[in-house]
Amino acid sequence: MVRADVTAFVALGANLGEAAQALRDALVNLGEVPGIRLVRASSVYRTAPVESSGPDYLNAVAEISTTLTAPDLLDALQSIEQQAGRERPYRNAPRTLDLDLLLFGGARVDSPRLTVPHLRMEQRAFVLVPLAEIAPSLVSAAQLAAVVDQVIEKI
Ligand code: A4P
Ligand code: MG
Repeated sequence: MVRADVTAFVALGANLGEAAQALRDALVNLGEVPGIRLVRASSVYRTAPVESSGPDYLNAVAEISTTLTAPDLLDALQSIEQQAGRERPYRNAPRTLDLDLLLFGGARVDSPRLTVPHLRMEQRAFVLVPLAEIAPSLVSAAQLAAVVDQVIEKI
């Protein structure tokens, strides 16, 4: 049976090494995974670390169309992070590349290794602002107003 395409949104973040290049490479790598088509990507934003340390982050959000299941998509995201040299010394540590699954169609997932919609996306300008750029109907003015104090700049 052929699986139907699902529209999903992926958050990209990096604040170590060549962060801009890491985001560009990640978009290319995403589009090359069998079963994933890159539909569009937001601008890149420079953002102050939220509950994290180190240099400013670069963040973006990508819309993909995929025939993968949500767990298989998470595997693909984690393998792209590994290729980018991701290390995990501690939670919220600075990172060469972080790929988080924000939304997977209208699905709700609550398993030990995957929660969708992403639990913290509503608290974060670095997710909401790029998501609103490419999918304005998914983000409300009230959600954006709630994160207006967070420093974020389109580059
Ligand atoms: N996991 C569960 N649900 C998901 C999901 N929807 N997408 C699990 C991706 N992973 C999900 O993630 C830890 C575990 O979460 C994974 O093993 C997966 O099974 P991780 O990437 O290893 O660790 P992390 O990134 O430190 O944790 P997480 O939860 O991604 O952190 P956050 O809350 O996303 O915060 N400030 C700025 N300005 N920009 C940033 O990009 N990022 C963070 C990370 C903090 N501050 C930031 C930024
Ligand atoms: Mg992550």
